[in-house]
Amino acid sequence: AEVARRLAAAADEDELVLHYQPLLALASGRVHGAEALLRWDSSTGMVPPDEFIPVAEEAGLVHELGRWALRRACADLVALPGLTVSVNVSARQLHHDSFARSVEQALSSSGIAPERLVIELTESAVVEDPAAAQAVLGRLRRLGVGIALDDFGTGYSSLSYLLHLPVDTLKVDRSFVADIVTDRRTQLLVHGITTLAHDLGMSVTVEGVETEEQLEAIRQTGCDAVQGYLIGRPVPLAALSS
Ligand code: G
Ligand code: G
Ligand code: MN
Ligand code: NA
Repeated sequence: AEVARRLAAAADEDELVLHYQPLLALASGRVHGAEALLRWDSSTGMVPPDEFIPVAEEAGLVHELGRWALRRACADLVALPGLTVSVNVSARQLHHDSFARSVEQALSSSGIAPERLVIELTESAVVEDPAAAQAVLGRLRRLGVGIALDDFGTGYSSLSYLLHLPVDTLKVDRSFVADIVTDRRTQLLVHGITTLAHDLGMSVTVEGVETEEQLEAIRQTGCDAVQGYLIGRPVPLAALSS
């Protein structure tokens, strides 16, 4: 409860920050976008999202934090010409009445093109209520906003979501990268996911690339983009745009 109270004040007191991690397009060799990752720069130190998002959800504060993150990310895009920005959204956020409106407001107040914003969600956000998720995502898609499925390939994946949801990008979970260099089957699996995604008109980003050897193995899968410490760690906006 104490944490929830401090968290409620955090947005007002400028204690929330977005860090950005670059996304590298393999065909061009250029950074084409960035994932926004929320941090709480509290009086007791930097708190990672895994620790405070669940608290914010319990306390019903996650919608306000989410609105803040969407507005901040869209405003920050002005300093990142030509790039897209991906914003993470939890199941609770996606299914809240105000969600689509929050996205619309963040777009209109910043004036950025909707195509430059990507909403990143996990399959678990969809599982709860696929029909409701489909409705919200359809509305965002009609605006031109991109939709990425995060942590793809883990958890209770159902391939039928790929048929029914307007997904633009699959983000292959970093657990696949860990042994892609030593396990040929892992590389074949990512290759297969990529072929399937491309046939369905989606692009593929592989997350968690930490070594040159992994990058080489990933290149051979035919995927479109990579993200990970090798390319760049999450950093403040000023460090990304410089
Ligand atoms: O940046 P880090 O690796 O600590 O992120 C941990 C988790 O927190 C990731 O799964 C990420 O998707 C999630 N996360 C980061 N920023 C946000 C955010 O703004 N909103 C939500 N709901 N989750 C976020
Ligand atoms: O679940 P999601 O993909 O949103 O999680 C993003 C988180 O993954 C970020 O908090 C980031 O810190 C972390 N991350 C990003 N790149 C790497 C990487 O190369 N290795 C590891 N171990 N974690 C990473
Ligand atoms: Mn993510
Ligand atoms: Na992920």
